[in-house]
Amino acid sequence: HPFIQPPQVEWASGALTKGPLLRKSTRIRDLIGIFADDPARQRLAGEHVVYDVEILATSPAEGELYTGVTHLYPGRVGDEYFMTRGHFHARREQGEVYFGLRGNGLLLLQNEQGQARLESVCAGSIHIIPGFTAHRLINTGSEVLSALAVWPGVAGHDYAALAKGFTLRVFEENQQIQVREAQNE
Ligand code: PAN
Ligand code: ZN
Repeated sequence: HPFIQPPQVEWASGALTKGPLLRKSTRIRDLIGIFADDPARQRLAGEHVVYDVEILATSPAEGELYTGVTHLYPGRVGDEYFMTRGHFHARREQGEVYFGLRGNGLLLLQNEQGQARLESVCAGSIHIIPGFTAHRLINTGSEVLSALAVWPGVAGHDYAALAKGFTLRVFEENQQIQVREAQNE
């Protein structure tokens, strides 16, 4: 019988295979204004990749879901851990689910009132991101942090709404994870 071979995720690495994939790399030079210490960012190699995203190329129609994997590499800009840009969904009411696959980090969640919380991300962790909630991954470990995500095709991304940024930042200080209130930027 000609069974359909669906796409696959290799759980241990997050590698997506057998599907039509879209890939995007985000580099140090793309992350202007994201980290607290921009001069420290400018001292790093601009072409250095901070995170890769792979998305199964599926339909963006109302009711359909996207599946993607983010690989966030270990590193810091100054003392601040590598992180994704972070966003609200353009359609604010649309939620998302993240599943930790490997590595160790944090998921920063923030509502429209600016109230933030942090969830630990590790292999097997499940993160329910409600609507109206901005989200950002932070790699606090020394390995790659990989997470699988499923979100509505109609959700879209709104990066500009976070122009003032998240209200929490995460740094390494004396080999410890330090959470600080962001300065009014
Ligand atoms: C994820 C993110 C991915 C990259 O697929 O888009 O982790 O983060 P930024 O989009 O903030 O650069 C997702 O949340 N999609 O909705
Ligand atoms: Zn999202």
